[in-house]
Amino acid sequence: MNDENGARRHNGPLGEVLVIIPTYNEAENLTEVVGRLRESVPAAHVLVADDNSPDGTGKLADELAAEDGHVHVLHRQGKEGLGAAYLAGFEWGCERGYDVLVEMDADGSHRPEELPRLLTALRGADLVIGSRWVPGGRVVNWPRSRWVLSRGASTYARLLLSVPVHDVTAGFRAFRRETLEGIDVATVVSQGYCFQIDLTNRAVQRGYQVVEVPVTFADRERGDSKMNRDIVAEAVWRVTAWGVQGRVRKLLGRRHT
Ligand SMILES: Nc1nc2c(ncn2[C@@H]2O[C@H](COP(=O)(O)OP(=O)(O)O)[C@@H](O)[C@H]2O)c(=O)[nH]1
Ligand SMILES: [Mg+2]
Repeated sequence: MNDENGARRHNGPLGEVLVIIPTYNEAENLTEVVGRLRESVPAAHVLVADDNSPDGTGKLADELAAEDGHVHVLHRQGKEGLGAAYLAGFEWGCERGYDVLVEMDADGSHRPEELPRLLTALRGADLVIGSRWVPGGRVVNWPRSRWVLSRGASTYARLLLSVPVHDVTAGFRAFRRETLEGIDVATVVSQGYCFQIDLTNRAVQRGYQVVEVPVTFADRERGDSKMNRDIVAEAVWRVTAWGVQGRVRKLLGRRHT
């Protein structure tokens, strides 16, 4: 079914699922998260997209892949950010014909046990976001500063971009392949967490059905966060630029009518 924007509304079976896990220094977490994922959704395949982590995460991923035909590894040359790792993972999965591409962190913040609920919701949607900021969603053990940053980023993006999504930066998501193709994902240049805002915005603007499912997000227990000032700055300037562009376009459009 096509709506007025040309986006397809889906309903029905999902097909083959690929869960992409970007990693940078996650050797302490990877084995557990992959094990839990394999138990939770046994039919799904897993792609670890590692940026040549100095702590040997890539080698560990190779060992997991050698033991389990559902686990695959994409070795990248160096740290290029979350966005680039996901883009490479999407390309890998789309080329191989996976029907559903899932984003999930390696540090346990996204609970693999909640993935079945996301996939069920995707039967009637084009993109499902595991949301901290809808009723039933929760955040556990997060420092106050991160809480403020995340809520602030979502509110700012909602207001500037008019995107009716409560958790715009969420990194636990399931896309139908057609959605990624329809939003021209290969042209995305956002590198850090802004990548998630970019994808949400594109999906909403192009008329795809975006559904938020409440999840519990717990702070990592092991390893270090890769969040830094540059990542926040990138999100602020890009969202501001998109917001201004959108308003100017609307204004010009109105003048012509
Ligand atoms: N491949 C790759 N993965 C990354 C990069 N930056 C972060 N990640 C991974 O992305 C996920 C989320 O990052 P994390 O540091 O937990 O961010 P936080 O939860 O927002 O503090 C984790 O699995 C990280 O290992 C990167 O530059 N390259
Ligand atoms: Mg994390």
